[in-house]
Amino acid sequence: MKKQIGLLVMAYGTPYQKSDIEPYYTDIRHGRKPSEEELNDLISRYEAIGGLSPLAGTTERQAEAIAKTLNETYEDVEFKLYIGLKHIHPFIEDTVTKMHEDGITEAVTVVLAPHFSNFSVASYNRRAKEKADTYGIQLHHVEHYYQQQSFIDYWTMRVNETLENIPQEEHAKTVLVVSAHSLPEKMIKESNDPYPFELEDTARLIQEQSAIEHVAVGWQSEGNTGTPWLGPDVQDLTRDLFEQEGYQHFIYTPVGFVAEHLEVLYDNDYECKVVCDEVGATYHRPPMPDTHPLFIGAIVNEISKIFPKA
Ligand code: FEC
Repeated sequence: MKKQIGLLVMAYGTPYQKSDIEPYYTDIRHGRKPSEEELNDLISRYEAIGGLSPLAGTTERQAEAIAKTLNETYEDVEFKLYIGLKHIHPFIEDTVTKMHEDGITEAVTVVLAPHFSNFSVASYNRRAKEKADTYGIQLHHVEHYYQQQSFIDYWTMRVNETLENIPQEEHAKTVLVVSAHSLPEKMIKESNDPYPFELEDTARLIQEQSAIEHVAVGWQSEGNTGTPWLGPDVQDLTRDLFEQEGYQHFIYTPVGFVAEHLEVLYDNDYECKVVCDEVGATYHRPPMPDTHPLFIGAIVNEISKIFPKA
């Protein structure tokens, strides 16, 4: 009989239908309802990417691929999959309750975000642990996986593929913009959070392994709180790099995300492309990891550090 371990895959969540947008946005804002203007602005961004985000389906496919690969890898353990979301149902806490009802007493958690921050990955883990403690479920957390070789291999492959479509003589005028979701600067700096280092490190690893010559690190999708967020913002960075270095090709790799969703389809594919079009440069954005085996393998390898294979 195989030992059963819960596999709690956690992700941001997205509205399933238009009427979910307001409660979803309210949850992101810690219970403060958005003004009509703020709500309409968000609705119009969803409309610009086709009405809703494809994220819900991708999260499910990614979670199923992780569970399938784990269960093919281990002979003595059966990982039972659960999905818990941050801002919409199934909420993390409700999923932990479901695990308890199913008799799970030990589980591993993984967040569909590759870099650790006290304000992102750790906040998912805290919510899961707080609930799990009430049931006596033992949790093991994957904290990050950006440094897994197969994660870097995934992005290296995508960067090299993109370069193959750019004439060789233009490679010297090509820059890779490596980015993640911004966070309020004060929060990150005061707590010595590893998040900015982990993004820099990802950029370094991709540069060392791929054929790209020029690399810049940027931040994207910052909120509107009236306080400074981590920068440079990818749009400003694009303009500055164009003015200072005259780059003709911009390759965007939003490595802090793992799927195509609002922040990539709008903030990169629309907003960054507008700047590229304005300055007369070419916009490139290779596909996101989705269920690519190199990406799924990175998470599975990280989990096998917690549960060594027999
Ligand atoms: O496709 C979709 O429908 C959802 C895409 C989505 C992802 C995502 C990931 C992250 N966020 C992070 C932090 C913040 C902070 C605020 C914030 C606000 C929003 C809003 C939307 C939204 N986020 Fe998000 N985020 C996604 C979507 N996010 C929509 C609200 C409107 C807006 O500002 O654009 C600001 C909260 C506040 O106002 O107090 C902070 C971080 C990530 C990456 C890690 C993760 O996935 O958890 C960090 C995907």
